[in-house]
Amino acid sequence: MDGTLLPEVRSTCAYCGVGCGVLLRSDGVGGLAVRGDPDHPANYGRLCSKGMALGETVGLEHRLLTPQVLGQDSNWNDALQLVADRFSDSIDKHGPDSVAFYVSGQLLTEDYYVANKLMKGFIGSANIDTNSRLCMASTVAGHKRAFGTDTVPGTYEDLDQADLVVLVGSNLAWCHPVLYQRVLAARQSRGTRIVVIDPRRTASCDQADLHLALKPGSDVALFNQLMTRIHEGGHVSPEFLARTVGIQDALAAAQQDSTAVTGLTAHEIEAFCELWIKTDRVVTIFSQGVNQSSSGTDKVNAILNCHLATGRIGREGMGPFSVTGQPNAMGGREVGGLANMLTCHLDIENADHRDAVQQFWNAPALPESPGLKAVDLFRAVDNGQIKALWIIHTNPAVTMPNANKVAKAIAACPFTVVSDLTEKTDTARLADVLLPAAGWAEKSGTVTNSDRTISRQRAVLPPPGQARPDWDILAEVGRRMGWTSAFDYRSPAEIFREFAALSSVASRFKKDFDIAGLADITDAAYAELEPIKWPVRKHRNGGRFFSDGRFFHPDGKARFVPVRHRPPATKTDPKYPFCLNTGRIRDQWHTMTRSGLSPRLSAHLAEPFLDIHPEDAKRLDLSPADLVEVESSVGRSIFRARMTDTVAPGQVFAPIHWTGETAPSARVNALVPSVTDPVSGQPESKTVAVSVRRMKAAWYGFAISTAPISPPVDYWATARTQKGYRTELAGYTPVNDWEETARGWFGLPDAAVIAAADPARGAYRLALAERNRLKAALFIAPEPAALMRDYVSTQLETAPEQVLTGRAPPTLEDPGPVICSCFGVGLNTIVRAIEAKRAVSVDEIGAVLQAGSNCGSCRPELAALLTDHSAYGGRTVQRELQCDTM
Ligand SMILES: Nc1nc2c(c(=O)[nH]1)N[C@H]1C(S)=C(S)[C@@H](COP(=O)(O)OP(=O)(O)OC[C@H]3O[C@@H](n4cnc5c(=O)[nH]c(N)nc54)[C@H](O)[C@@H]3O)O[C@H]1N2
Ligand SMILES: Nc1nc2c(c(=O)[nH]1)N[C@H]1C(S)=C(S)[C@@H](COP(=O)(O)OP(=O)(O)OC[C@H]3O[C@@H](n4cnc5c(=O)[nH]c(N)nc54)[C@H](O)[C@@H]3O)O[C@H]1N2
Ligand code: SF4
Ligand SMILES: [Mo]
Repeated sequence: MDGTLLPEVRSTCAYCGVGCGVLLRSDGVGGLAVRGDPDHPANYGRLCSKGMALGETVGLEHRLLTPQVLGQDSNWNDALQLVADRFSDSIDKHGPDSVAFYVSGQLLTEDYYVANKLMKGFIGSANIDTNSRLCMASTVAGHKRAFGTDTVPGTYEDLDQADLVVLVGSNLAWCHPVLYQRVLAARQSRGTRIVVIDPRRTASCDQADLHLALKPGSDVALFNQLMTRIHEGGHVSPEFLARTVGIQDALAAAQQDSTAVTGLTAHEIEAFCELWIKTDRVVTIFSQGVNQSSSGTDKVNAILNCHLATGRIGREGMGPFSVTGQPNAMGGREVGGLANMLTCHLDIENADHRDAVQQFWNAPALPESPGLKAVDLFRAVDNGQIKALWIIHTNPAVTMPNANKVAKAIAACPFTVVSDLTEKTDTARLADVLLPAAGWAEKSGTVTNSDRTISRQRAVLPPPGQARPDWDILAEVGRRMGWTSAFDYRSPAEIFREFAALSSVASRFKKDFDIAGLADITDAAYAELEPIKWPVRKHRNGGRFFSDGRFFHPDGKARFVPVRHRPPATKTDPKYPFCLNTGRIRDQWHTMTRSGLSPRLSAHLAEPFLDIHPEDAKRLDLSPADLVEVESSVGRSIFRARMTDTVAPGQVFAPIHWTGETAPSARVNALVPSVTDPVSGQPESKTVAVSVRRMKAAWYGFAISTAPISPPVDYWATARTQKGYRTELAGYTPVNDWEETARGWFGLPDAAVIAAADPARGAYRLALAERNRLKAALFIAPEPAALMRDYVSTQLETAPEQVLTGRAPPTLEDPGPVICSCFGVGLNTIVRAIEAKRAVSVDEIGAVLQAGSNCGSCRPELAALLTDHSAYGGRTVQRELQCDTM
C-alpha cells in the first residue's frame, strides 16, 4: 500500500432488521473501519455496539477456505458436481420431495431468489423453508389473515411521529437499538409515551411510562380486553368499519376472554387501555414475544384487530409494526423463501399465480401445495423422507427447538450440504459437503429492512481462499443439475433485474410487493442504488400502505380475526415447575459465529446465564454465582444463576447464543420442545416448562489461555478477550492431577508451571508460561472461583507470577465487566463514579467516563445502575465475588 486511503464504500450492517447504513473503509490488508452512514434513512449515522464492532469480526482465522467433502479438502468442481449428482439422484429415485433446502433471513435477496427459484421452479418441490419460520412466520400469517397479504404498513418515520409506542414482546433497546434511540429521540422532542408489555423487566423498560409484566403467553387476552374497551367506549372508527369485515365476530370472541389470565391488576389494564385509546398516534411494535408462541398468529391478529377497529393504520405516526429480526428477513418474504409462499407475495395454492411464475421462469413444474415447514422439515429428515439436505447461512443444530434431536437427524441424513463462513459450527460439523461462502463484507447484493427499505450491500474485501457468494454457488448447482440457461447468472445485478421484472408480472394480481420500477435497472444504476422503499412502481413509490383504505383481500377490505386466549401449549407438570423464557443479549448475534469474534462484544456478558428471582433462588438454596442444572421434557442444560427480580417468581430466562463451540452444556434449544403455532408453524420458544436445581459440582474453575480450549468437562463456557480466551469450568468428579490436566487442556506439554495449591481445601492455581510469558492460567476451587476475572484476563503474555494472586495489585483498579463496549468502560468503574457522586445521571456518566456517549446501546444499563446498582441483573453480586479472595 502506498499509504493513500481506499475510498469509503456505502453498505448495510450485517446484523439486525433495522438495516443501518454503514460506511466501510478497507485498509487493504484485511482490516475494516466502520462508521454509520449519515445519509441512510434507517439510522442517519447512528450504529449500535454490534454495528460499531463489525470491523472486529472480519478476521480470517476461523474461516473455511476450501470446499470439503467428508472432512477432506476438495475443490469446487468435485464438490459441486457431487452436490448436483446427489440431489438429482435422490429426485430421480424418490421424487422432488425427497430433497430440501433450509435457508436464512440473512441471505441477500439475490441469494434467496436463486435458492427459491431452484427449489420451487426447477426441482419442483416446495421443501424450502427458512429460519424465518422461527422468527417472522406468525407475523406473516397474521398479516395475510388481516390484510390479504404480508404487508408491514408503516415506516420508521411513524416512530418519530408517534405519541405512544407500545412494545409487545420486543426488547427494542437491545435487539433494535438504533430504532430504540429513535423512539427515545421522539420522547425527548414530543414526549412520546412508551409502554412495554413483557413478562420480564428488560432494558427497554428503562424509560417506559408503563411496564405490563403479563403472564407469559397471555397477550391475546390483554389485547382482547383493549378491543372490548375500544368498542364499549364508542371508539370504533365508523369510517374504517366500512373498509373491514368481521368486527362482530371478533368482538364476540374478545368479550369472552378474561383478563385474569394476564396476572395484571385492574389498575394496570385500565392505565394501558386508557392511554392506548386516548392517544391517536399509537405505534404497536411487536416481535418475538408475540411471534414465538403457540398462539403467535392469534397474538398478531389481536393487535391488528385493535388498530383496524380504531382506523389507526396507514396514517402518520400510527400503526401495527412488526420489527424484523434478521437483516433480510423482509427480503426473504419478498422472494417467497417460506415453504408456504410463492415469490413476490403470491400464493402457492393459487393456480393463476403459479402459472404466471412458471411461465416467467420457463420452469418445468411448480409445486401445487406448500412444502414442509422447518419443524416438520427436520422431522422428515429424522424419519428418512428427506434424503438430501442443503443448509445455507443458518445453524439449526443450535437454533431449532429440540436441537439435540435436530442435530441427530442432520447427522443421520444420507447427504447433507452446509454453506457457511466457517467449519466451526454445530451444524457445519455434521455436513458431508461443506461449502465456503463469501461473507458479509465480501459480497454484493440487496437487503430489505423492517420498513421495506431496500439497501445495497457492497463488497469491500476480497473473499478469502476459494470462498464464493451464496448466489453463485446455488446458480452453479442449478446449471450442473441441467438447467443451464435458467441459472446462467453472472452478477447480483442480473438476478435483481430478473426479480424486479418478475414483480412486474406479479403486479397483475394486485398484491403489495412490487418493484417493477427497478426492472430495467442497469448495472451502473444498481451499483449506485440508493436506499429505496418498496413499492417501487411506475406510479406509486415508498410510503405507507393502506392510506387509501384498500386492503389486499379480493373485496379490498381488511378482516377482523376472532381470537381467543389459549395458554402456552407446554403441559403443566409438577416435575417442571418453572417457565423458561429465552431471548437475546445486547452484544451477541445468534450463535456468535461473528459477534463472538469481537473481544469488545464478548466482554459484555461473557457467560451463559439463567436469570432467576431471588425468592426462587432462596427456595432452591442457591448461592451467588452457583451453576444450575435446568431440565425439560426433552433435554438438560447448565447455566450460571443470576439472581434478579427482572424475572417474576416462577419464571426464568436464558439467552440463546451459546453453542457446542462456546458452551456445549448451555445450549438453550436442547430444552425447547418442538411445539408450534397451528397456523404459522412457528415454534413456541419462550415458554418451556423446566426444573431448576443447584449443580453439585465437585470443583469450579476459571481459565485464561492464548489459544481456544474445549476441555472434556461437565460444564465449560468460553469467550474471547483482547489477548485470548477466558473459560469458566466445572465438573462433577474430582480431578487427581491438575497440573497434568491443565497441560493437556491448554496443549502446553512443555510449559513451565508455577503452582499455588491448598490440596486440603481443593484449591489450585496454576500459571503456565513459555519463555517467561504467561500462556495460560487455571484457578480451581471447591466453590465458584472468586477472582477479578477481567483483570486476570489481561495478564496473558506478561510475566507469569502476578496472575496467581487472582486480583489486581492494590494500586490498580479493576474495571469489572464491560458495560460500554464502545469505550471499554467497566461496571466497577461506573459504580465507583456513581458511589463517589461524580455522576448522578446517564449524561454525566458520559461526561465523566465517556460511557454511553457514542452508540448509546448501554444507556439503559447505565440508567439501571444509577437507580439501583446493587440489584441490577445480579451483576454486582458477581462483582463482589470477584473481589473476594479464594
Ligand atoms: N443483540 C441482538 N439483537 C438482535 C438479534 C440478536 O441475536 N442479538 N437477533 C435479531 C433477530 S433475528 C430477531 S428475531 C430480533 C428479536 O428481537 P426481540 O423479539 O426483541 O428479542 P427476544 O429477546 O427474542 O424477545 C423479546 C422479548 O419477548 C419477551 N417475551 C417472552 N414471552 C412473552 C410473552 O408471552 N408475551 C410478551 N409480550 N413478551 C414475551 C421476552 O421476555 C423478551 O424480552 O432481534 C434481532 N436483533
Ligand atoms: N429458543 C430460542 N430459539 C431461537 C430463538 C429464540 O428466541 N429462542 N430465535 C430464533 C430466531 S428469531 C432466529 S432468526 C434464529 C437464528 O438462528 P440461526 O440463523 O440458525 O443463527 P445464526 O447464528 O445467525 O446462523 C447463521 C449462520 O450463517 C453463517 N454465515 C454468516 N455469513 C454467511 C454468509 O454470507 N453465507 C453463508 N452461507 N453463511 C453465513 C454463520 O457463520 C452462522 O453459522 O434462531 C431462532 N431460535
Ligand atoms: S441497530 Fe445495530 S445491529 Fe441493527 S442494523 Fe443498526 S447497527 Fe446493525
Ligand atoms: Mo429472528
